This record gives sequence, C-alpha cells and structure tokens, in this order.
Amino acid sequence: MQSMSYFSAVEAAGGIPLGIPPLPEDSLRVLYEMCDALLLPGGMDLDPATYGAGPGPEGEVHPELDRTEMLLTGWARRDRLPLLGICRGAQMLTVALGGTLWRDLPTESGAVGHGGTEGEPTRHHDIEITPGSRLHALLGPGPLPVNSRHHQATRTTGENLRVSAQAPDGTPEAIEAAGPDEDWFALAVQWHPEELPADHPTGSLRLVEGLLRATRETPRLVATP
Ligand SMILES: [Mn+2]
Repeated sequence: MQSMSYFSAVEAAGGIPLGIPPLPEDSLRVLYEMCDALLLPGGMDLDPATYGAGPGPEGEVHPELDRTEMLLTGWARRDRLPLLGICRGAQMLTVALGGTLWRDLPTESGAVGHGGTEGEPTRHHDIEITPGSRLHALLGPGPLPVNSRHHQATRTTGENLRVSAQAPDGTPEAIEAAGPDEDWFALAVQWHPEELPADHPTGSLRLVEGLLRATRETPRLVATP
C-alpha cells in the first residue's frame, strides 16, 4: 500500500521489511507473529467512522486498511511489540488508543504551513522536542527541521500517550507511549523521515534504528502495512 521509501528506510537501518496487505484477522495474525516490530506508514486519511465521526474534510479513505492497522496496533500494544508510526501512522496510533484528530488543520485549528492539502507542495518547519521523551533520547534537543505534508494531526492524545514534539504553532508533531505504557516502544511522528536523507537530523535512520534496538530478536522483521 505504500511507496518503496518505507521499505528502504527499514533496510537501511538493518531490518527486513515485510509488506502486509489488508487481510482477514486469522491470516493477518500469522504474518504479525513473524514480525519483531511494526511500522505504520503514511498514506490516506483514516475513515472518520474509526473514531465514531461522520463525513467531513477527509479525502479518499480505505476502511479495510484502517481495520488491518487497528488490529496490528492493538496487538502490538498488548505484546509490547515495538511500533514506529509515520504521518498517517501517528493518526492511527492516536485513534487506536482513543484519542481524537484535527481533521483539517487550516480550517479547524488555524494551523497553516503543514501541507497535505490536495496539490499543495511539501512544507518545512521546525519542531520543539519534549525533554525527557523517547524522541529526545533518539534525536537530541530541538529545534530541529522537518518536512511536513499533513492536513490532519493529533488533537487529544488518547490513553497513555504524550506529545513529544510540536510545531511552533502548537500542532503535535510526535506522540509516544507514556504512563502505564512507558515500557512499550511506541513512537509516531507527523513528518516524513523516509523522504529525508536517512542521516538527516530528523531522517529515518535514528528513528528506525531506535525501533530495531527495541526488538528482542534478530533478524529483525518489520511489519509494514
Ligand atoms: Mn507539520
């Protein structure tokens, strides 16, 4: 369902990507059990029905993909399988844990300059990183530059999540497991590290290496729906 850049990011960090299509639950479980980590990639908006909302500013949606990723995320949380989310992946982690979304930043929160509207180019802005967060341990202190191509974002974090980076306008740019889920490596970023040079300060290498370090097994197979 995604571009090669996610697979390349996993491989560059020393993992083996395993593409996971939408499947019935039993089949999905077989593939999930082979994997040592989960990467939730970017993509289309979540179906608002996943969080009980009606039609709105979303573009194309894919309910079967939503269902697949929701199952994988729930299993990963229960099993403490390391998880890295990217863009849509941050929205999936938010919704899977009961949080809510800004469904369209420019019209709902007033935040502009994040891209993600049809035909709009990729934007760039800085992020501030929360001291003491998992993201801070991986990337160091901010401000750091990121690319930005999202018209949605986390609005409320949901159960046992905290914001670990935000844009100057206050938009959440990273979330991670916290509180009772602190022992779960679950981190999601709103930007696109897989489209930056791997060794860029906010590129994929440090993030995916962090994901792989949190796994128990080698070789490290990364489920990539
Ligand atoms: Mn942004």
